Amino acid sequence: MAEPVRVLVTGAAGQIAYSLLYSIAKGDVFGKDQPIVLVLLDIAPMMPVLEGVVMELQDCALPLLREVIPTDKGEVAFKDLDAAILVGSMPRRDGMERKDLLKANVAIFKSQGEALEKYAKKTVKVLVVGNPANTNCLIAAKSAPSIPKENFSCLTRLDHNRACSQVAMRCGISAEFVKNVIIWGNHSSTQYPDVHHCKVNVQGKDVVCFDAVKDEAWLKGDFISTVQQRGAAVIKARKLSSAMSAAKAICDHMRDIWTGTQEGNFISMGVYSTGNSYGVPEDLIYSFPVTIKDKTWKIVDGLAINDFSRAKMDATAAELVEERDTAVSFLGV
Ligand code: NAX
Repeated sequence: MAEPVRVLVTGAAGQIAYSLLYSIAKGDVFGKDQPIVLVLLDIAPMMPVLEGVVMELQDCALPLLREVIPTDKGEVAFKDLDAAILVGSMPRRDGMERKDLLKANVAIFKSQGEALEKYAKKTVKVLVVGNPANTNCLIAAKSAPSIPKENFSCLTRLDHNRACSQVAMRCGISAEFVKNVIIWGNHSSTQYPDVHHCKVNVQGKDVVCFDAVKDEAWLKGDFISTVQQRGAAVIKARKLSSAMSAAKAICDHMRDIWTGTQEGNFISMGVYSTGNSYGVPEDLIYSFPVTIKDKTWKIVDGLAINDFSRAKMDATAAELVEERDTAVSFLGV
């Protein structure tokens, strides 16, 4: 059997982690034959809760799970990692402004980037989930200069899955028959869910999404706002933010990094923009359509962009530029 992969989950005592850890530990992400060492980081006051999570993982009696290491210490958490899933972050409190939240969280991701730089393998794949995910990811990448920026990505797969599901429900089919939706930009309400290149498999044949759905007004209106506002709708209903669906999306994202995307399919993830793709400014983590092979992503080139899409892609880029500039001014990175 292969050597174990060493995987860190931060925010390990939180609600997303509670849905996520079982899937990772039973082999849904790194493979059914791949042993795992799970490292679980949370803050000191959460250590008693984390102990309970560790007990439950032990009680699952999972064959692939070689060791579980709970900790509140960076030097333990980030050591020799193959993969890091950074979920933990400061939640928004009553009366807290967006700016204050950004300030608190980019400080966390700066120090976690520095810990990756110091302790992790240079090949580590880092997935940032904690919000604001794109900007946190950028700050972590900037704080770990010896790890390639391509190794960092942020989660927009939940938005991607939401978009697939909305189209599938509209067509009365299973979500597996919807492919190549795109989430452009920020994991926020300015994100642009785009179906211009999406294909729907109807009775064995790929059909352009607009022809399958037959409702352009919906696709250019309520579909977009439903996906953009879905996180808020879940909070309103559950009084808690998305956890089960977020955990599933994290698994999809990291599994695709590990094992690649299927031929002819692309998925969305927030990756480093060099300024050479789709007119998106450089030095942002922006969600693009990507394919993945040999653990390396590649932005899908050459998709036609109409004026409708261009305006939405630019608006979400502008928000990311502003977020980055605010974060950089706080941190001086
Ligand atoms: P919870 O509040 O349930 O859990 C967060 C955990 O992180 C807590 O246990 C907390 O103690 C821990 N934590 C705080 N600071 C930490 C630090 N410096 N180091 C390690 N752990 C730390 O939140 P949960 O619902 O699990 O959500 C976690 C994050 O995911 C939030 O920022 C949330 O906004 C974000 N989300 C991002 C999504 C995405 O698609 N990118 C979707 C789901 C989710 O909303």
